[in-house]
Amino acid sequence: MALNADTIAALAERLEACQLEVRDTHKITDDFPEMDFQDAYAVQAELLRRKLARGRKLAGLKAGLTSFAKMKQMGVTSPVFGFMTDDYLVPHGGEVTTAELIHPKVEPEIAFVLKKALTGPGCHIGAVLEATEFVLPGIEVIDSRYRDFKFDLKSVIADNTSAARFVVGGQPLRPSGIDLRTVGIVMEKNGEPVAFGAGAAVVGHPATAIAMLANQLGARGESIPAGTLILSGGITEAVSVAAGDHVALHVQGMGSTSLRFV
Ligand code: OOG
Ligand code: MG
Repeated sequence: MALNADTIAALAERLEACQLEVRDTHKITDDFPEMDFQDAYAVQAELLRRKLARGRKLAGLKAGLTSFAKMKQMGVTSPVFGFMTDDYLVPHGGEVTTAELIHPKVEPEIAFVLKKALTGPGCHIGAVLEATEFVLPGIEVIDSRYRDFKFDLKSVIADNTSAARFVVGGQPLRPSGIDLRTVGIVMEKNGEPVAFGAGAAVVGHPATAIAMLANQLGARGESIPAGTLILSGGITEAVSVAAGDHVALHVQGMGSTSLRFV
């Protein structure tokens, strides 16, 4: 680690203030170019600690930048991991208040819900599928706290991987009967298809993204508990949204979920 505890706390406070006050900031590596990945995850952990101290509950985990489309869109080269708290959860078909967000975008994702804990290192697709109760459609709303969504990997990790809101719904499916690589998705904005893809866009197989998360937590001596909901990462580039937009995600064999921006 290159940063001390006071700096990490101050960075978490700065990023959270941006989120709560709906304003952007320059990326934190501009101020602390020496920071490393451990520092970045320490800022994220401090953000979570602050939210839990205010009574928020952990609602799920997420992998991000797991597809080449997303990596290319954001100009980075490897996945990142973050968390969602209960206040990020939008009910199936529910509303997102756009005035609470800086510059929201939506991403089509496949959500996993675990029936067993997952522990790395050494976690692989097989272990993930065996530990998964079901998969279902999920739309993630991301809202980078950085100006114009411009960041590097360390900055976006510290900013909890732009997490802001999410909805899951549709028809949960056991992962055993389906090939998640060839599962097709269509995301519509205001009834127009705006993004198409298949599960394989996410590191070859969405379960691999979950295994990567288990392995990264395993390196810190943590595991993913049974019952955890995990978003496996955007299958396509993220799509900008504004008040008045309705977004629906259809996933082959898993029905649909949707939300509305007001
Ligand atoms: C970072 C978060 C990316 C995903 O699914 O790829 C992400 C960002 O693009 O702002 O959640
Ligand atoms: Mg995402």
